[in-house]
Amino acid sequence: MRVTQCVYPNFAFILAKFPEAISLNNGKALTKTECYHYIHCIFSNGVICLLIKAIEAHHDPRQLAFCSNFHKVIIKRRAEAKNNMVDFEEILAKALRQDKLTKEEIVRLLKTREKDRVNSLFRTAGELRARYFADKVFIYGFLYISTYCRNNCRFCFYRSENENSLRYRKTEEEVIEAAVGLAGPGIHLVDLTMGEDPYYFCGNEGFEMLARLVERVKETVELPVMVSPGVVPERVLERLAAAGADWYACYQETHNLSLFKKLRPGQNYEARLHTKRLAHKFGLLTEEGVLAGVGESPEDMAESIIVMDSLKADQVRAMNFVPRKGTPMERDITDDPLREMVCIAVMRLTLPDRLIPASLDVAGLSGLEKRLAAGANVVTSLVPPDRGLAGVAQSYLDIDENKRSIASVLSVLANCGLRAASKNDYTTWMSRRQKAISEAGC
Ligand code: SAM
Ligand code: MD0
Ligand code: SF4
Repeated sequence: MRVTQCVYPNFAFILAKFPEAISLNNGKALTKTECYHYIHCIFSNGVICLLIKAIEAHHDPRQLAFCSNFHKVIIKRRAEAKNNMVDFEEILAKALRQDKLTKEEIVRLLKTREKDRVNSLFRTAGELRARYFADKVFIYGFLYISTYCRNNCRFCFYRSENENSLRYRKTEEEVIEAAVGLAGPGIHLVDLTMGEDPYYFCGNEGFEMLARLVERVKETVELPVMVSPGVVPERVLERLAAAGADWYACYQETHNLSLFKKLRPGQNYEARLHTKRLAHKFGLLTEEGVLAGVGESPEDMAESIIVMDSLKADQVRAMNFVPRKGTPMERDITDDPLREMVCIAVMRLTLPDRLIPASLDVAGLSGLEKRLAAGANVVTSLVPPDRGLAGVAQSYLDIDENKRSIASVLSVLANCGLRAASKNDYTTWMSRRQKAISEAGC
């Protein structure tokens, strides 16, 4: 029997997948007709199954030899795929037992893209989230109090060299009013974020203004406060803690030193990392974060997760890089929309008891459900509308439409079978964590 109809349309793709097969044909590339005659591909579950029907009917010895060798390659590939599947399930089971994953295992998980496996990964992440947090999610308000910055991070819209960036510095009163507007029922924390604004970064006087602002926000809203001021001197960190800050957020973006230097030119990797260790010393909880899609490899991402662990970071995040106008990376393509979700899930498997944000700042409200489904347990970047306040990765998205609001978030949570935690749940979690950090002496 001769195969007359063989319907795989994209044979070039098959050839790309099977370079061995081509070389088995005495180094001679197959013609399209030969391919159609010999190969009928069916892709299922990411395992490539090949039916080489009717091959035996060919009497050309060269073709037969090729077919039989090709068949061996296929069998080998199938066996490998099967083993990989076993490994993958074993890694998930290991994570559920909370045995520490190796770097290779983390890399394996980070490479997951096949649909069924992604679903298993997310299911496992959801199970681990439920083990520590039940169906309760924390919700953070976000105030970008000044977008002036002395730094020139390549990815950031607010880098000093971006003349077309949105620049503002809110006054103390404006910040207080916005914080009051934000801090309604359902909000667990207010995050005060800024560029390294020379107005505040100008010696003691500037930092003192910042500390007083933190004090006033804390007194007024009576909620935990996170500060994200960039890298500040040790004494300033101590002062911010004394002023009532509960959290210090500062993201490395990557733990690959050469990539760091490219992303944050002129900045000191070690100093940035060390500030987070100091923050723990002063009783602040810390957040570490990475960017996804800035040229990092899965190995780099795995390394970042390992560093997050070694830092004992209390909150850990990954955000897809959003190309911003007027920056050197404005045309860098972010081609893998699953990357952030997979990172969130893998962080949950590796650091199951930590807080992991689903930020509204990357894909807005419509991206929230996916991030929660991947195992996040904090919704961040709620921004009050009509106050001229910006987001970071997305300056305007969903803000004046009032979609970065508590009502919108609560309705998404309900769709996901989740709910907002109580204020008490959050402060209890924080106290427990602060106690553990101070006992660990780090
Ligand atoms: N200036 C302070 C600093 O850099 O630490 C505080 C601002 S911090 C909250 C800004 C963070 O937002 C960066 O560390 C980065 O992780 C994220 N970010 C900035 N621009 C982004 C972009 N274009 N896409 C995704 N994330 C971005
Ligand atoms: C967010 N836009 O939560 C904020 C920001 C800074 N601590 C956080 C990146 O997504
Ligand atoms: Fe400045 Fe922070 Fe933007 Fe870097 S990421 S340019 S430090 S605001």
